[in-house]
Amino acid sequence: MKNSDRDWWRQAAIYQIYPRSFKDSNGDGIGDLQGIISEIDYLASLSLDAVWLSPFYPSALADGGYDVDDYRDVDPKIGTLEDFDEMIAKLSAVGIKVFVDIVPNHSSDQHVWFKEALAAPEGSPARNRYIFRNGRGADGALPPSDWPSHFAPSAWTRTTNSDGTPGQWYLHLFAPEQPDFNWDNREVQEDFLKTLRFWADRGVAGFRVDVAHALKKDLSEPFRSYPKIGAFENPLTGDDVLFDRNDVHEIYREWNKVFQEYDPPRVAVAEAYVRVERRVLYARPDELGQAFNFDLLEAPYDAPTYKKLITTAIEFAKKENSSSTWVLENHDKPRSASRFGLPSDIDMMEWVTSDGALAVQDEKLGSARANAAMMFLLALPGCTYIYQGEELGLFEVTDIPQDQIQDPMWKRNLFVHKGRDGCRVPLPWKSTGSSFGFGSDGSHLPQPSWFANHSVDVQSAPDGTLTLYRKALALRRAMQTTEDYQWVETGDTGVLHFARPNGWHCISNFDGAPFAIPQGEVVLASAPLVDGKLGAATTVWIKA
Ligand code: TEU
Ligand code: CA
Repeated sequence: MKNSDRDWWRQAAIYQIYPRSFKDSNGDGIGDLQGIISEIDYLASLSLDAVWLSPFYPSALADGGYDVDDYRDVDPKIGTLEDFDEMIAKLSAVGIKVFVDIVPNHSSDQHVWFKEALAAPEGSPARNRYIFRNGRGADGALPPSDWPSHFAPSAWTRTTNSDGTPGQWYLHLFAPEQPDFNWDNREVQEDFLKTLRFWADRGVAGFRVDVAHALKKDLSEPFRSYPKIGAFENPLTGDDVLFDRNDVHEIYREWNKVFQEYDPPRVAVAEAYVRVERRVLYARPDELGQAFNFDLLEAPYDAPTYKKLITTAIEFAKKENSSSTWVLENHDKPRSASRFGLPSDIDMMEWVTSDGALAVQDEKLGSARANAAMMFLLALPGCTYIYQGEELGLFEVTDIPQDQIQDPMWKRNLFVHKGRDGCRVPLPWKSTGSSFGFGSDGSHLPQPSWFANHSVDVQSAPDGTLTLYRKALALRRAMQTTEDYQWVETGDTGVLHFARPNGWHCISNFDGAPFAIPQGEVVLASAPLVDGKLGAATTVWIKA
């Protein structure tokens, strides 16, 4: 499929840039748009179809930029709208499209609307853009409901009136600095349509939609009890209190009409932490088109599990006329090379919080499995997302000193979990020098000394992970002529094999005995073969 096709995204390779940690052009320790522009050759060397930029909008960074002050501007710490236009033009010249991140569930508390709401009286139109309610109990001292936030204990924070007396409470499913919008309000709905058009007019190809399943809540009173957040445990009825409600889809059907105003039509990908049956509803052709498949983010490295999750994901996506997506890493989860190098019963959040002391990671095994899993997913039909640094084989950084942690999870969950900074550490570009070539003067999160071995220059060696990614990404396009794939029996429960069009085969030995591979040209292997056989934690691509 060619990039110009309207279906270009169905089997694309999309690279996630976390802008503050990609590359710093002016030595302030913060990655920026000019930094991205300076590495266009690097991005082009990965044979990508698109990059997705995590938020780069003006933000006080209470949640790494997922607290947006202004949806239609660039944070001055990161660049300007002119830089953005330059970036799009230069990426487009090398055939790379751009996705931006839309954060519709909540703004930041620095957004002009929220400031207006705080200054406005109870029941005012300004307050009605958010979710303000009176508290329960004597003097309204108790939160309006028992709803929890992802980060803070309660999803409600009480405001203070201008005369200093305690006021109403507002809802925030995330940090208190991230007040939730009222999506029943037409003004809110229209403002997001304006934001979509603003970026689409500037040439963005698509949108990643943050917590797409959370926008609509059951706000009928008395509020229903909802004491615990457990995304995958959501009932599948579409009538949950806070998540994955049926009426949320009305929003995306309206967005889709905006996407269709453009040529090629814009597309989007839903971040919806829900089970596959419900996830694919967000990906319907008259909604967002795609939804992140997070099933493998937490799955054990195990052949039967992979086979089952992959088969189901493809089947369900097909049912809704979408294609599946594949994700091994993102900015919210510990790096896969660490995860795969630890016993599968380790709670990764606990492990990070223990500074890695809870269990010692087997680096060799973790890296081998991460590379094998990546090659396995890249060969499947569907769209693969790669998170910056994944191609360098980065491990999770577990030793960030507590006083330098930026993730609101740490402060807001009362120092229970250190959170997600360990996969957000600025990239190492060189094995030496200040901040390993990230910038000229330090990095906003501390880089460990072992980053030297995972720098772009070191990993560009013939046996480097980066070299493997480059080769795999360049080759995979030849397999993606159709979306057909076919499982082939291997006779070993630890080994998976599927066939793709034009004689391509992908075989992965998860933890089986050395496996005799079928006849054909070995085009690429994630690790050297052992006596001509496929060893454990190795994937091979064969052209019959
Ligand atoms: O994440 C949504 C979300 O549900 C996360 O809190 C997730 O459960 C957690 O990170 C798992 O470790 C999105 C963004 O990806 C995340 O970075 C933001 O913090 C969050 O929304 C709020 O905008
Ligand atoms: Ca900078």
